[in-house]
Amino acid sequence: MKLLRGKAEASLDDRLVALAEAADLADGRLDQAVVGRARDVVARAGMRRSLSVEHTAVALAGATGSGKSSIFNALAGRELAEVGATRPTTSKAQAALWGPDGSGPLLDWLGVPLRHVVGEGSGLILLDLPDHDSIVLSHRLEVDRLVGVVDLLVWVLDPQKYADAAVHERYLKALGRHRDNMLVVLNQIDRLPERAIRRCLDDLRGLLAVDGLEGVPVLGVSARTGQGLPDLRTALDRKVSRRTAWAARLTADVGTAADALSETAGGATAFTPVPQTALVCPLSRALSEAAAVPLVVRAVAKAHRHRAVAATGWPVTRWVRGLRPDPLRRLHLSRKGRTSLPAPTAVQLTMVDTAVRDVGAAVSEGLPEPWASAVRHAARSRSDELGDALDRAVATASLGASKKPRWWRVIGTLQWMVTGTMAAGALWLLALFALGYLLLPKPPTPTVGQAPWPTVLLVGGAVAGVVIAFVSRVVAWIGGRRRARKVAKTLRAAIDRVGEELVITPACAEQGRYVRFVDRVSSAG
Ligand SMILES: Nc1nc2c(ncn2[C@@H]2O[C@H](COP(=O)(O)OP(=O)(O)OP(=O)(O)O)[C@@H](O)[C@H]2O)c(=O)[nH]1
Ligand SMILES: [Mg+2]
Repeated sequence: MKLLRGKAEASLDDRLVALAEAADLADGRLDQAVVGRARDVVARAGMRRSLSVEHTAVALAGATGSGKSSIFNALAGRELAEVGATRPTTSKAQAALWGPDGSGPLLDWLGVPLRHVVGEGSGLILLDLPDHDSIVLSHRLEVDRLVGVVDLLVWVLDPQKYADAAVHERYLKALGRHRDNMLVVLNQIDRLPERAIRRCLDDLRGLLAVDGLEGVPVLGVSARTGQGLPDLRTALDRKVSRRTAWAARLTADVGTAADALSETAGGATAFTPVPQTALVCPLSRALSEAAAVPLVVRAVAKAHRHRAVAATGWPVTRWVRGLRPDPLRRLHLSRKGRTSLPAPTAVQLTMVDTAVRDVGAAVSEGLPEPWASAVRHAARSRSDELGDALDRAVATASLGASKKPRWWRVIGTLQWMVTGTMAAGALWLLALFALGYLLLPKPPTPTVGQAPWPTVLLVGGAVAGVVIAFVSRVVAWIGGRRRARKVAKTLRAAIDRVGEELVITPACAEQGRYVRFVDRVSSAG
C-alpha cells in the first residue's frame, strides 16, 4: 500500500512540474484564463499536499432536498445537520470527523469552521454541502468552492431530479477525469417501487455515461430506511483507507488543466520542426540588397583597381588618379561609426519585410493557432534592430582594403626606373639641343644600331612605362574581381548571421517553445 502511495505521489510530482512548465511556456501565447487555472491547480496541489494526507475530505453534493444532510446524519449516526422541509435548508458546509487529530489545518484551508468529532480512526472528513442549484448565490459559491478542492465527491441525487440538466451540465460533464474520485448516490429509493429502482439506476448510469463518467459507482440508498447505507459506508471506507484520494484528485485536476491548455493550443499535436537552413537563403538575399552589399562589393573591386593604378600606373599620368576619390573610402565603412551607405529604398524594405514574414510563415507552418501567430510575431519581433545590425555588419566586415599586393611595390619601383630612364634620355637630348642652339661643338652621340642612345632611352622608357601600366591594369582588374568575390562571401556570412540572430532564431525559439509545451502538456495529462 505504501509503495502504491509513493508511486502515485511521484507521478503527481512529475505531472505538477510538467503542468507548471507548460503554463509558463503558454504564458502570453494562450488564453490567460486557462493558463491561470493551470497555475491555480499547481498552487492548490502544493497547498493540499502540505496539509494532512492522512485525512480524506469527502463532500456530499447535490440539489436541494436530495437528502445530503439526511445521509450526513445517517452516516454520522446522529442528528448533526438540520434536515428541513423548507428549501433550501443547509446554508453552510459542516464537517463530521472520524479521527480528528491533525485535521485542523486541512479544514481551515477547506474553509469549514463547523466541525463535529463523531468517531475515531479512519481519517474521513465528511462534509455536508449546501445545494448546488440554490436560489441563494452564497450557497452556489460555497458548493463550487468545495467541489473544486475536496478529495472525494459523493453526488447525492434523488429519483425526481437525477436527470436535471443543472448537475450534469454544470458539474458532472466537467469532471470526466475525476471518475476515480467520485461516487454517485441515488437517494430516496424507498419512494420507488422495487422494480423501478433498478430501472432508475440503469437510466442514471446511462446519463452518467453520456457525461463521460462511465464506470463511476452508482449506489441506490435511502437515508430514511437505511437501505444501501452500509454499502455506501463500505465504499467510502475503502477509498479513505487508501489515503490516496487526495493525490488522485490532484492528478485528475492536473490532467483536466492540461486538457484545457491543450485545447486552447489547438490540440497541441506533436510537430516536427523545419530545418533552419532552408530559410536562410531568401532572407539573406533581401537583407544583402537592403544593406547595399552589391554596392560595397562593386566599390571593393573598383577601389582595388584604383589603388593598383595609383601604385603601378605610368608615373607621368598616374598623379591624375590621386585627384579622384577612393571609391571605397567614399562609403566611410569605419569599424566604429556608421557607414555612408545609401539608406534602403522602399522596395528593398518591402522585400526585407516580405522575407521576414516568409520566415515566420515557414517556421509556423503546421503549428496550430494561436501559437502559429506567436511564431510569426517572433520572426518580426526584432525587425527594428535589422537596420543598425546590417550597417554594423557591413562596417565591421573585413574587406581587406588595406592589403597591398607585393607586386604593386615591385612594379611601382620598376615604373620609377623606367621613368628615370626616360628622363635621362630627355635630359640628354635637351643637353644636345642646348649645345646646338649655342652653336657649340656636340660630342659624338653613341647609337644602338641606327638609333641614337638618348632617343632610345626616351622613347623606350615611355613605351615600357605605358606597356607596364597597361599589363598591370589587366592584372589589377582580375585581382579586383577576385577580391570582390572574397568580400562578397565575407559580407554574405555577416548578413546571414544578422538574419539568423534577429529573425530566424527568435522564430525558431518560439517554435521550440511550442514543441516543449506539447511535450510538457502530454507529460502532465
Ligand atoms: N422518503 C425519503 N425522504 C428523504 C430521504 N432523505 C431525505 N429525505 C427528506 O428529504 C427532505 C430533504 O432532506 P435534506 O436532507 O434536508 O436534504 P438536503 O439535500 O440536505 O437539502 P438542502 O440542505 O436544502 O440542500 C427532508 O424532508 C428529508 O426528510 C429518503 O431517503 N427518503
Ligand atoms: Mg442539507
